[in-house]
Amino acid sequence: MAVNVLQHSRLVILEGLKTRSRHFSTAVIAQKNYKLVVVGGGSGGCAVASKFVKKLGAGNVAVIEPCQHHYYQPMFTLVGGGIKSLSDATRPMKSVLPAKCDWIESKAVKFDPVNQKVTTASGEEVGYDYLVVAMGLQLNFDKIKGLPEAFDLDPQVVSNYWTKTVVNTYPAIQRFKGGNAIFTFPNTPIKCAGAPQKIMYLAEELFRKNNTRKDTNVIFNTSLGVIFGVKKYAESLLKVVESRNIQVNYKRNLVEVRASEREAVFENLDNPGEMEVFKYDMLHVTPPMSTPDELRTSDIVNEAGFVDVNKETLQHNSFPNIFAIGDCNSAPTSKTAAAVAAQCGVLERNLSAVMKEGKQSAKYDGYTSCPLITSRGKCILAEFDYDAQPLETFPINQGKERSTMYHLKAKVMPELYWKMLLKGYWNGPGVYRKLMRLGMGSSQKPSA
Ligand code: FAD
Ligand code: UQ1
Repeated sequence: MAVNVLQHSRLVILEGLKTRSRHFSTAVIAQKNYKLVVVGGGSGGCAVASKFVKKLGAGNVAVIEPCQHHYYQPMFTLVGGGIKSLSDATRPMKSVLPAKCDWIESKAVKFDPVNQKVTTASGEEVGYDYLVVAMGLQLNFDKIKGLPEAFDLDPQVVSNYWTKTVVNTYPAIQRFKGGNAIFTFPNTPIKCAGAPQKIMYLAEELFRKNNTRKDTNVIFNTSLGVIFGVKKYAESLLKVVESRNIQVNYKRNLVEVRASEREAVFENLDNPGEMEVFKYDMLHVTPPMSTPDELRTSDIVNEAGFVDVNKETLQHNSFPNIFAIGDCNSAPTSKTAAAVAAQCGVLERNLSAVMKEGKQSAKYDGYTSCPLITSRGKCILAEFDYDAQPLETFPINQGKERSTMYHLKAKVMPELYWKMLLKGYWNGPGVYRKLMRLGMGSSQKPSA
């Protein structure tokens, strides 16, 4: 029987060696072992694999990732707004994963932290000395009654969050002839908490351009009690919604879509059980999210289903050889690629220290950023920390809508992402922030 032995992996025959003949009577399970296994080849997984393959060398790092494509998700807002195409945001996975890593093209389905191995959907056992979990978030559209069907039945029901539906957003905006345009925010942690309203601002601008605005109610139904979690930016956004006559309804959680009647049903979270029915003529849904099922049901997560890490070191609280980065970890910050960048530098230093049996010295301060696009050409660049305090890079008031920040978001960030972050060279703007603020007597808190 031919067993495919990868050049750099050690092959362990765990069972089935009952005979010296070339025919085994029971199955042979091959286990590959690596110094470092990274689960997930998204923003965090690519960045971490790039950093560590440089240190550990070819054959010592594997990435488990089932998808053939990598998406630059921050561009989805611009795709939905008709400014970019989905192909601008897409690269073949093979082109972004570091060439010297072994790519295991399968899903991780089982975690065994005690025996230091991960099982894949194709039945492979992958052993590790160190594990980095970077599996992102799963979109739970099916948690909203009628929504999966509504995507098929009604072209005016869209979502920027999914590759299959983001391409429908701009056509729906252009088809819209007036009535209620409703934008939702779910009752779970989500990635990029600003994205549900960014697309609303781009749509509202297009409704004005298309002369449908006067016949339109633009409605933001959010599960939250505030428009944004940081006071400074919330104040700016409240001025934006007021000046553009956008209705904001707080504590409203989408629970059902009735596509045939064009009705969206929201639960009033202030009065659980009380439902409100809104007629819609366009509905942009941000779905409830969770960590992927295979991770959520494992032994390495906390009660909420996120990988249970120390919020400063990013090391697992029970298994010291496990770290987690990005949307799937328990660090209580707003989940963004910008957060991934800042976490990446901290994880690199701390995991390297653990590998050398040294002391971990880097601390993550919760840095995250949300470029809040308010129109084609204007953006409020929110940057903040664990305490929801602004942690701004530039020595100007970032609470204002600015064209420079739009340019940064639309032109500079994609380059920074593909050429720097994914290749392991971008640890967030912390260093630049300190340089820019040298001697400026900033009142902002210093950070790691
Ligand atoms: P991801 O990049 O999502 O990667 C997770 C990877 O894990 C995926 O490749 C997936 O296939 C893989 N995976 C899943 N399950 C398994 C499994 N069982 N086994 C193996 N692999 C698995 N961030 C910003 O900083 N700025 C923005 O302006 C911004 N805007 C956004 C707008 C939208 C509409 C969206 C959707 C996101 C936006 N983000 C933004 C958020 C940003 O994209 C994410 O926070 C970031 O990609 C998180 O990186 P990650 O590595 O944690 O997860
Ligand atoms: C960032 O570092 C980053 O990751 C590459 C993003 O994701 C695309 C961002 O949106 C932002 C705003 C940052 C922060 C970078 C600067 C220069 C402020």
